[in-house]
Amino acid sequence: MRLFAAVVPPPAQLAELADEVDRLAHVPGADRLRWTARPGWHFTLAFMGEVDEELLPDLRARLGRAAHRTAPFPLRLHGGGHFGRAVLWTGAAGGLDEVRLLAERADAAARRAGVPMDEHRAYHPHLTIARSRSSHTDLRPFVTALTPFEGTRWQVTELALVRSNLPGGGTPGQQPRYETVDAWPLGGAG
Ligand code: 2AM
Repeated sequence: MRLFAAVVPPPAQLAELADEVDRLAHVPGADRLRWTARPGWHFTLAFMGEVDEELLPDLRARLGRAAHRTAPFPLRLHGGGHFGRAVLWTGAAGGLDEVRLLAERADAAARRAGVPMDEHRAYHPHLTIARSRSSHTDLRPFVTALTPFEGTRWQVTELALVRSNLPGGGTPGQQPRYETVDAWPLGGAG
């Protein structure tokens, strides 16, 4: 199954983001973007891709230990950015060092469990809110509109393992469905 480790913001913070994204619909060109499905909003920590079933018990144990070793930390949704002309995202502020550490630990847990992981790229916490349908869309006006956005801070207390179910049927524009298959409390979180 296709898996990734993630931090999922709580419902109140996701509702704030939903209000913000509603406002972006008024930015010219918004209809040319494919907005991500709100129930699936997350910060990816480590993307694993297809994982053999037989690796799952060790992977779960190692992710649980990675969570246990990491203390809870504060985070808030913050501003926005883009990757080229393809991806529009909102970022994070607050415990950035801590979220990077948790991402490194999730990545190491997956590698040690035998999951072939991509080469390390600089980890950039982001929550994808839209993807461009064409290479002609300038995402900068959306980033500018997102700049003042500051979400309410929350305490990250959980590391989630999320399954990505890719859409079948080949209908254009269909989105993956995300399903949290397991979650572990961060150390001291209870
Ligand atoms: P993205 O939002 O920037 O596309 C599920 O696909 C999650 O894993 C998404 O948040 C996606 O990031 C992230 N991801 C990271 N690397 C990926 C890869 N090589 N292929 C697909 N998704 C990846």
